[in-house]
Amino acid sequence: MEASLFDSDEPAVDASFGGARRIALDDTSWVEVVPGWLTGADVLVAALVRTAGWEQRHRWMYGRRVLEPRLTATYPHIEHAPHPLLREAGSALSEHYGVTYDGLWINLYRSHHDSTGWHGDRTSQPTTIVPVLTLGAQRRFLLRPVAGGASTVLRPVAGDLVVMGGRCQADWRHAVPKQATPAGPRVSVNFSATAQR
Ligand SMILES: O=C(O)CCC(=O)C(=O)O
Repeated sequence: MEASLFDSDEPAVDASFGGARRIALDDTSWVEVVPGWLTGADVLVAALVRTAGWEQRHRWMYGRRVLEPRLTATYPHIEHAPHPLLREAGSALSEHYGVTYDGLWINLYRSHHDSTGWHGDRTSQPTTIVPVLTLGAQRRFLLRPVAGGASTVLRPVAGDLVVMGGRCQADWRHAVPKQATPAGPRVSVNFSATAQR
């Protein structure tokens, strides 16, 4: 049978951001979820696991140098991203959110033992828009207010976009915790903007 253009498994993003759902965390912070923003996530995750420039980073904790429980690949210039779809995704995000996403970093959580602890991304601006694309296994993505209070729990699956906005990096912390339930690899693609750094 003749192959149709529409049967392609090539990854693509939904530039209309249809299905976006915004949650007000408080009066000045929000998080938006766009389920299934990317199609063809399996093809993209396989390519990234194979070709990204993964590094093992360290962190100082209580005076001890410890390995970060995940791998990271950083691309300060999005034109050097390891897959062309990531440049297309950056352009779609820039157009939609009015922020020029000109870099990215990619995290690989090899299993349910890998994680990232509570943190806010370091930014130069009090309000920011920080998009995170999930590929691979489903993990919990938690947000909690710096001032204390209940956590908001998201469970993004492959292809889902989570966007933190407003004062989220200043007034809230986010984390991807370890879990007891076995999980395969998860990759997150985090888009960055020089104007926000
Ligand atoms: O992996 C994620 O979903 C979030 C990653 C993150 O917060 C970070 O790398 O700063």
